[in-house]
Amino acid sequence: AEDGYDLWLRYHTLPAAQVDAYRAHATQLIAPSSSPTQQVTRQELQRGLDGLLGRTTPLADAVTSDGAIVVGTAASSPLIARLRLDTKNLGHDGYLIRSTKVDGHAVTIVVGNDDVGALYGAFRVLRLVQTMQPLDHVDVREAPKLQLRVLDHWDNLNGHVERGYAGNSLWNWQKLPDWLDPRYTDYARANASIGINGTVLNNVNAQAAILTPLYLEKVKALAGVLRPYGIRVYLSVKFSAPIEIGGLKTADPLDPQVQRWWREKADEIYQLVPDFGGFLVKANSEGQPGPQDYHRTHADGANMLADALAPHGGVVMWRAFVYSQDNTDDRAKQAYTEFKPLDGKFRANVLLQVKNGPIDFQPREPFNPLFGAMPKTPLMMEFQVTKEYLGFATHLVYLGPLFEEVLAADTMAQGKGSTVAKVIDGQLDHHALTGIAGVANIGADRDWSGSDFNQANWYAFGRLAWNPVASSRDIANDWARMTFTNDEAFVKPVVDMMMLSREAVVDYMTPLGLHHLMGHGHHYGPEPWDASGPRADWTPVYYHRADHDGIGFDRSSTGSNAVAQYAPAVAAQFNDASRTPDAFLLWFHHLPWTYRMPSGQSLWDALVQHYTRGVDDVAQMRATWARLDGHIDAQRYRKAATFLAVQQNEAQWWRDASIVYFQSLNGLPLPAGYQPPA
Ligand code: GCW
Repeated sequence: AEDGYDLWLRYHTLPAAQVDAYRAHATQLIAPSSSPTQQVTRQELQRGLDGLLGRTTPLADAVTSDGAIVVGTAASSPLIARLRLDTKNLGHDGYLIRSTKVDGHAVTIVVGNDDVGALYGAFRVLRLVQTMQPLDHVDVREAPKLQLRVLDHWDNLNGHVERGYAGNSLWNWQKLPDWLDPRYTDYARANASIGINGTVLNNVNAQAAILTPLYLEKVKALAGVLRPYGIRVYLSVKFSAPIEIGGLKTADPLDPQVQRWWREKADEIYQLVPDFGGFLVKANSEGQPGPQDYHRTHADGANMLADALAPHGGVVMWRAFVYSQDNTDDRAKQAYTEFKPLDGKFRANVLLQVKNGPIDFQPREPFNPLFGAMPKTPLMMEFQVTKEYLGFATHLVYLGPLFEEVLAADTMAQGKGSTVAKVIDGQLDHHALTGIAGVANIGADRDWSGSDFNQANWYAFGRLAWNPVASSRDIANDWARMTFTNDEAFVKPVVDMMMLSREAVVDYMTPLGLHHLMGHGHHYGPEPWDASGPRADWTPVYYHRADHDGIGFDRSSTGSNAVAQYAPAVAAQFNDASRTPDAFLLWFHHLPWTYRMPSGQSLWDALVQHYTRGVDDVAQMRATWARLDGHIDAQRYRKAATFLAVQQNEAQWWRDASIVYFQSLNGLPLPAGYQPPA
């Protein structure tokens, strides 16, 4: 059934008109199988080629015909060793794919420095076939730009996924370690196909229990399934674990007993999982325990864990998402305020994991001012792949452009061209340890992600983790071809629709730099009027600050001065409303409703127009999809069609609720020609 389970690894036979050309490039498969990674590489190629070409590709030990595919490393394949290829700059995980001659025959070689590189190369060959790229003169050389490419699962041990909209957790803790659901293997295949090499199994709002022997046996079992695919396991740890499960009286990071407890815990974990990746930590944030409970710094806490992991080669990913004080000032400033002074104070195996923006995974935020501001600390990007603030499972929002926009943002930290991508890939400040994390949108739903289009966000995250300067449009193009069809009449409009979808959600939810106007707690649907949260900084009115005269959060030098956290050139720009891009206007400025926009419109008219454009864009997306009925299977077609109808209704709900509310404050007439809410 076309229920989306296959993701982008959908190896359906190519159209009859093209299949012969590809069969000629896969007459034999020569691939070693002496290690587990080599075995899964060979299996994947067999499975993929068999499906795509509609016939079995014979395995061979030597090249005896034109069109052989030869896979491996210099160590695993004597054939490849003989070619004496220059693979130095492939590093770990990189690969090259090339059309060449072996023993007088035309072949395609797929070569890595290590087994995982060859596995990634094998997936790339399959992608070439899936997207119907020519195999005549292939010359691909790829190495990942980031070292740690990690999914963060916010999965609780009881199966609930925090901010998950795709069913329960994939991990069946009750049946582990004995029962290894085959789905774990498919999860590993999907991730390896896009180069993801790490997974944090449990929620950052962690339970100490994950570190008990009972659970560590289960973790070991999962690590065993993922290992052949080059994926390491990490765990979120609770800072108070030494008290909760260790029987200690304190979790003070400077207490020798506490330090010893973590060292022994790390030793115990590495006994079970020798390639364990390390710890992810949310501390002193939203009520979680942390070093500040003992008047210690974040660095004290991170370094204590780093010292426990260092002998085994593990890392600490310490999160910068903190705002535990009561924010009468400006929540957007807190992470920078707390962490910037700690630059240079962390151990070498600590990465600081920073959300893309200074608030919280909004449809649009300016880049987090920590990027570029902590040159002595490796900063790891944290994106959210699950759509907590973007309509949950049903709204079609392709996040590639959001990720791309943030990665391309110029911090100006060392002059022009100091992009966020160059901060996190280590270029700017010469860090060898680099990484990126995406909060997963994966659950036990048959389609994994709550909708077929949400799979594109998982896919795009992986591709951008591999290459943070890749084009989100190219990625969408590959994804649509692999997931649905190569039919141009389908691919082009679908990619256009995906590319439009992110701006659409910004427009119908929070245009012109507005943010966090979603309903309290659940974060679904508009509640800009809500002023009732338990904390000021959890209520929409805190963020939009609208009244009779104007709207927006003044973060300029006349307000919270959050702009001063950016490099001087960026700060100067954001500090001046006339130089602030429209997209961030109300993020940085409180302006009268009558403010003249560069377009000549009043702010109020422009705001209404953006809301309306958002709804219109969704209507257009829906119309596009309606024209594509018949190009793909009915099951997936209908699901997306239904979800787009939901999205159109809810875009309208967002627009109408927001406009009516703001109008109740400003009393202004609706712009001429505007269709009032029904
Ligand atoms: O955005 C908020 C979410 C919380 C989440 C927190 C975080 C895991 O609403 O559900 O907790 O961010 O990132 O720690």
